[in-house]
Amino acid sequence: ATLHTKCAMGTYPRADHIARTVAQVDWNVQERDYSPVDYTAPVILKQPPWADKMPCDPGFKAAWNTLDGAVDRRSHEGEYTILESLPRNPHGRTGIVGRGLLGRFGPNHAADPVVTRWKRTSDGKKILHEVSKLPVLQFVSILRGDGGGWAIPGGMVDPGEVVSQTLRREFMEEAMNSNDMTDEQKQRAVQQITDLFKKGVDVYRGYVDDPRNTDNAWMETVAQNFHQDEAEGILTELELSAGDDAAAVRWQDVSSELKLYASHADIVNKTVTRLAAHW
Ligand code: RP5
Ligand code: MG
Ligand code: MG
Repeated sequence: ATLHTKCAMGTYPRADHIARTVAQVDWNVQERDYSPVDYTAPVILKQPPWADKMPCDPGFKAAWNTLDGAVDRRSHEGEYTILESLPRNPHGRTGIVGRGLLGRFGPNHAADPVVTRWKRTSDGKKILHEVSKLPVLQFVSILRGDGGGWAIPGGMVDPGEVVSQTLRREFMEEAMNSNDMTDEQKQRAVQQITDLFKKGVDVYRGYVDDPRNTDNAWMETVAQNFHQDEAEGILTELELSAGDDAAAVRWQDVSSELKLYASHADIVNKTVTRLAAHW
């Protein structure tokens, strides 16, 4: 997919301005009258603990392209360039400078759990697509509470968290509503999915074409597939319940018609390839 298709889609103010000015996304192509909008969202201006300070703040310090204390400022895409003392988006101009809605300058690390099972008849037979004759895959999809549409239940890697923890935590928060569980219920939920989440397989590590990306801040993710191949298992009866920043959750049949958030359809497609499922 061509990148930055999403960030011109109105998430930020004056998006038409972005569309007009970013004639050339490629940094190597001279863009004489490039006049990006400088935008930092109000939630970031409030200086939450998960966000970098403002660059003009005397307390602002960052070690780029390295593990900066508990903040991982390395990019999966290699060394990013520093432009006017701030990281430069490795995939080109977006028409926005500043951080927009993102907390960190440079890469903002996320994790995306692609939890899948085969679509089956009530007596457990895999359902083949009538045209491709390939088995139809289902994945757990959430409806984003920010209006971003249906998505993988992904989330940000908290400082000091390892990605495998993020994958399970975000799935439990967004697809099982673990935030509303008692400690005992949460323990039981962890037990339920622990075996499945031990078998994660990488499907993608890198840049995400997220509507929040700017010239100085962007999303990156580690997407792993957690697949139940058998008819019987935890995912046959798992009770799904939307929570945290997810407004709804469902088992979603997978096909190329899927319209998903950011570059999630590409990530689901990589999972389909891995499992030789219908697309
Ligand atoms: C996307 O944003 C990632 O792929 C991940 O799914 C998501 C993380 O951000 P939030 O869901 O926390 O907004 O770029
Ligand atoms: Mg999320
Ligand atoms: Mg979340």
